[in-house]
Amino acid sequence: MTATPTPATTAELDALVIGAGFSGLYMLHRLRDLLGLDVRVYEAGDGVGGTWYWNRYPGARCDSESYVYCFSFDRELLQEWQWSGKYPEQPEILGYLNHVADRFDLRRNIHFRTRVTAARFDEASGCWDVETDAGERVRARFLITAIGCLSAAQVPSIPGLDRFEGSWYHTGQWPHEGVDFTGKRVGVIGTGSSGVQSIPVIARQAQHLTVFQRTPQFTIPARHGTVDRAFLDDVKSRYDAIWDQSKHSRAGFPYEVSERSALEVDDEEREAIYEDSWQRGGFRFLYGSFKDVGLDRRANDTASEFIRRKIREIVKDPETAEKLVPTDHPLGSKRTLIDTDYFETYNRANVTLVDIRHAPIVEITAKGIRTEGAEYELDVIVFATGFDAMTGSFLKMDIRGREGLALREAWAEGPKTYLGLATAGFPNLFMITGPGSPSVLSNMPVSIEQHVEWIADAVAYVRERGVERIEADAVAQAAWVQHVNEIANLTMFPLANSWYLGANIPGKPRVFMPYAGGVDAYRERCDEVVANGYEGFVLGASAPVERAAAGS
Ligand code: N01
Repeated sequence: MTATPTPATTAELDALVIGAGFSGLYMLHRLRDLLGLDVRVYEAGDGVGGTWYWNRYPGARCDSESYVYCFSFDRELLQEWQWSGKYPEQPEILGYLNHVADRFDLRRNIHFRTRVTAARFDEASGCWDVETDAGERVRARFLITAIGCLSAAQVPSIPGLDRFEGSWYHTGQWPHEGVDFTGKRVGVIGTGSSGVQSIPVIARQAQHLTVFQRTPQFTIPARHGTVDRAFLDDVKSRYDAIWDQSKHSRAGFPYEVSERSALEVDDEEREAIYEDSWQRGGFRFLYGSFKDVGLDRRANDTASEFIRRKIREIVKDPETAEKLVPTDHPLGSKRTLIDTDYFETYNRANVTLVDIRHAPIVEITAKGIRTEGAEYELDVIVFATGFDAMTGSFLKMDIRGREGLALREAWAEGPKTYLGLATAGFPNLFMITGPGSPSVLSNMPVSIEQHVEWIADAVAYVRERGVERIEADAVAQAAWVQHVNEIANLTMFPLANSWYLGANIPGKPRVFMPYAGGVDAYRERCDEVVANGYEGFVLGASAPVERAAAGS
């Protein structure tokens, strides 16, 4: 049964890729230049870069160190690119991705300013019919989503925004010309990664900054600075080993992971180790201090308590410090943050912290924001309120698989995937960093490269054998979804309301979406699947689609 009529097409491709960030650029290169396929990329922006094209807010930078926040697939590219910051800033990452696009001549296959609106699997041909907002219609054997995990910006529905007489912005859709905060009264809503990065920078420019905080955060100093040249030269001389270590690590970083338990040392030694990690900065605080901070609640309590003490030391006003101390979730259960001068910013005379957990925002007025406690007059509101993560960008598109099955229906109770790479009922559809893969819990370029290479190999495998369809098997998928949940339940992640669980979006099913078992274990499983002849995938015709019970 085919539910939806197939639209007339204007082109037939081997593969259609959605998105031109890290994932889409490498996917295009791999399929076009290594497999010789006819590939097209659709990209909503007018340039490459994905996340780094849209997120141009003040202070935007990555918290993976620059020397591993890049592609590893080309040795010359690794040697020729010069990072300047220890942590790469948004303009530098965007510059890098533009360089990649030029170097591999990728732009000629990318259609910019074009958003995919719908994709339907055509049973008869075994191809995808794809429609865009520019009125283009194409047919492709393979459809590959490279849409990122954090692309669907979320502006909360607070009454009155339309009456606000000032200007407002979302960090994930920042104007390309920038925003001048000089002399302005600015309000920032949200204290996740984007808020914690932008707040210190905005505070330095604005006349006054009011931060509206719902949940206080654990954040670790980045110790950002310019990258040391001798260090970079050394890195370049041993890149193969660095990538090997990263690809077989838990989180995609070349860091030594501590073998010690936080519970097997005395208080003095533990404090000294945390202090050393705090001074060195970055994610090493989590991985390099003790092995069980992310796994054992008692070990975690020692690290959480260390950071609470630091907040009270740094923030001079005790009342403000108490508001900033996180007490309702353990360290690492929400996305761990890396900052530059975040807590110090609250010592500035032009910064006010408003606790909207206890006095929530009631409305936006013509003049500013009114909470249950007071009204704050503002010229600019910055929403650092995050994204409909991991599934939002999929479900904005009308994707329909076999028998007209809508992805929105298949994922009504939360995303269901096999390895985060494919989903049952949707043949020849692959996802890069889809839900159920390590993605956001890892250094993204490492996970992206692994997915792109795995997908390109799968495409080559079926083409060589003349097989027209490859689809995740529903039973293998159910087992993977169960495994993803079991692993998450061994960690701190279920102990907080976070976007990992969809908790930031009203009405979104509460399901832990990324795979927390580690990049290393995940890669092994993906390789095993291939070694066993694409175990868990159906090659060729598939069984009838399983649908959710009516009414669910
Ligand atoms: O978004 P978030 P983000 N009323 O969802 C608050 C990646 N990233 O854009 O915690 C009031 O983390 C919300 O409060 P609460 C990174 O993976 C990476 O900052 O839900 N407040 C929270 O404080 C990151 O995790 C980098 O109680 C509301 C904030 O807004 C992910 O992107 C840089 C609200 C949202 O925090 C998302 O980060 C930037 C409401 N209705 C982003 N709704 C780097 O690499 C939400 N909030 C450094």
